[in-house]
Amino acid sequence: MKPTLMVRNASVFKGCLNAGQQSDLVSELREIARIAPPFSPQTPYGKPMSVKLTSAGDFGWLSDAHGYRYSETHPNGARWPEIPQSLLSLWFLLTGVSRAPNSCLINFYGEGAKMGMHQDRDEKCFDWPVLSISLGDEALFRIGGATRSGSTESLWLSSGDVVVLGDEARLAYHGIDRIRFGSSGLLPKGGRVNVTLRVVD
Ligand code: MD3
Ligand code: FE
Repeated sequence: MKPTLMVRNASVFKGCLNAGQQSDLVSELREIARIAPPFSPQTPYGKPMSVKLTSAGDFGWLSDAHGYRYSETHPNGARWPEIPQSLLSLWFLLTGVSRAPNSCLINFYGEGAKMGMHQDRDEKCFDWPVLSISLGDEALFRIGGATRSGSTESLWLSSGDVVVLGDEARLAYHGIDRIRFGSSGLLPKGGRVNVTLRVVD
């Protein structure tokens, strides 16, 4: 599959998942959230993130007294649920890499939620790409370069869009400035869900 467009070396696949695939994926994510309830991690400043998150796979991302890290268990002590097969297939189709992801992070954005500019650097090796799927309300995504100070570009992501961040884009600063709450009918209560697949170690 060919990307619709490239932004700062990120490959953007607009409308990659159709409506049926999106609602099937939402059902699978609901099941994951039932087993591994979403939580709001504390930032190092002691303020909770506005986004709620949970994970599937061998490793999930969290923050606690040890800082930001990947953990084999949910804060409640249980192992994370398995990554759905449909997501593994999408990963191999779009990334072309040989290794399966071992972490699936699911971010939940309610009204007013956002994610500040950051780099993803908690993984052991940056040679593997990150794949991101947007579901639900539209989000204003911002991506820059490998330093915090450089210029940035913004792009609205819609439900069903997929972004692959590899090579030059892998260490790019990025964030979500805002969502258009209620812009999509996919989730009955509104909001946005972002799924990222990663090889974390
Ligand atoms: C660029 N999530 O979970 S997805 C994250 O929409 C995260 O929830 C945002 O940033 C979200 O860490 C943005 C797009 C994305 C994901 C990973 C990246 C962009 C990236 C990794 C490296 C560079
Ligand atoms: Fe990120």
